[in-house]
Amino acid sequence: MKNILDAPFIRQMCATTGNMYRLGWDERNGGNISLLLDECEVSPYLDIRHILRTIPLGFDASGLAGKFFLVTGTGKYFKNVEHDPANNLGLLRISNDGKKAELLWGYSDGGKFTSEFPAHLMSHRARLAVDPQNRVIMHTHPTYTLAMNYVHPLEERSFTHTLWQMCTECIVVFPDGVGVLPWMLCGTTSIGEATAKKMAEFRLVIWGMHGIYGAGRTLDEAFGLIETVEKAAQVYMLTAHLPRINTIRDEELIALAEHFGVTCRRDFLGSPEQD
Ligand code: 2HA
Ligand code: ZN
Repeated sequence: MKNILDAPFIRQMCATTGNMYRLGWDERNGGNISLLLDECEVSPYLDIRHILRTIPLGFDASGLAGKFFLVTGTGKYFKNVEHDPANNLGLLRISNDGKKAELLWGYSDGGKFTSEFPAHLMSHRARLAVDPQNRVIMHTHPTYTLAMNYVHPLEERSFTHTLWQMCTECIVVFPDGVGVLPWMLCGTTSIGEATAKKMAEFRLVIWGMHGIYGAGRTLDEAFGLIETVEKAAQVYMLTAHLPRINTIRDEELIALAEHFGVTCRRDFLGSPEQD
């Protein structure tokens, strides 16, 4: 068996959580990530027949039975993942009945998966239905995105349009826009269901006055989506109190989408604040 600490999925998870912590997005135990893995990626590092512990999921994850996930632990700090991955991460398989997690590695102090795991699994299910290559669900609390939640209407059409106007690259990076949920109680199956519903349509979902969810085929893709939203939100927050004398106009947004060959949400253009 190879040493799992050398596995690319562990190294990438350590690097990503460390970067997110240092960007100030993941204070204390804020944020959580789940990464879907193939059996052939896991089996060089672990005897996949050897289950360390079985942990009840608390909801029905059938449809994902037999799938492997690397998941950040509940109560764990992103700050600490890179220094102690075996304690702060867990590698698990969803049981055949979809009701339990079979722990194969990690959570070494007796811990378990993030409290947001229902939202993650439901979001994985929703994204896999539209993109079979989706592997990552990422939740975090980026500072400027959160600040913008308090001063901008929490409405997906105008929120997306404002973000698109803040940096030229935005409409190219997330032409599908940003879904928005109102403030909801976190850690529940109802916020999980609401997130998954949005994930059928968007790779990015704002949790009002809490944070953001991103989905992608790789950790870099999910991170890059959130990073781009956060940059745009930062520009917005640095300028929102000043008179705006220039903007990227809708016809320029359309030209960008056409030039880069992306299909944008045309129904998100033409916001009243542009005129
Ligand atoms: O894992 O961010 O939403 C801590 C959180 C809960
Ligand atoms: Zn959170």
